[in-house]
Amino acid sequence: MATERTLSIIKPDATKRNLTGKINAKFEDAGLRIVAQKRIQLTQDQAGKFYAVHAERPFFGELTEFMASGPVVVQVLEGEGAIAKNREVMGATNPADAAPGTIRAEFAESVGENSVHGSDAPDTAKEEIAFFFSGLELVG
Ligand code: RTP
Ligand code: MG
Repeated sequence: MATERTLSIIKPDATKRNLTGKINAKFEDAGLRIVAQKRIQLTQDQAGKFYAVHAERPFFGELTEFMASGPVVVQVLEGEGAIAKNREVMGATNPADAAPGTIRAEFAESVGENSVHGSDAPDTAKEEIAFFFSGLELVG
């Protein structure tokens, strides 16, 4: 399997509870390397642009309001099959369905406030990394 990069976000529910280090340890323990990382505050408009694919979904307003409700940590994870590996470490969207030991099983508060985001495919990973990072900020 090829070395990949994926975009990860530690969401406001997790930064508020000071869980950045515990979540990063899960990524590193799974063999993912954090090759870029920054803590930022999104506006609701920026969150809407990032999650534009969900614009017609009933939870869109709730989602963008939540993503702008506090700081997020945006990061690029690198490793063998990083996109799938990251989603495995994250667990299912709804923490009630997430496998034991996954980030969402351990930390998520609800299906909306579920602690982390991860890109779902190579094309979206590329777009989402470019949304937050310039090439100069990516240090393999
Ligand atoms: P993400 O994009 O954040 O990595 O999560 P995902 O692929 O597991 O889930 P997705 O279907 O892409 O949904 C994006 C985010 O929207 C919120 N959501 N709320 N209230 C609801 O029913 C609901 N469904 C989804 C979650 O924050 C989810 O991660
Ligand atoms: Mg998604």
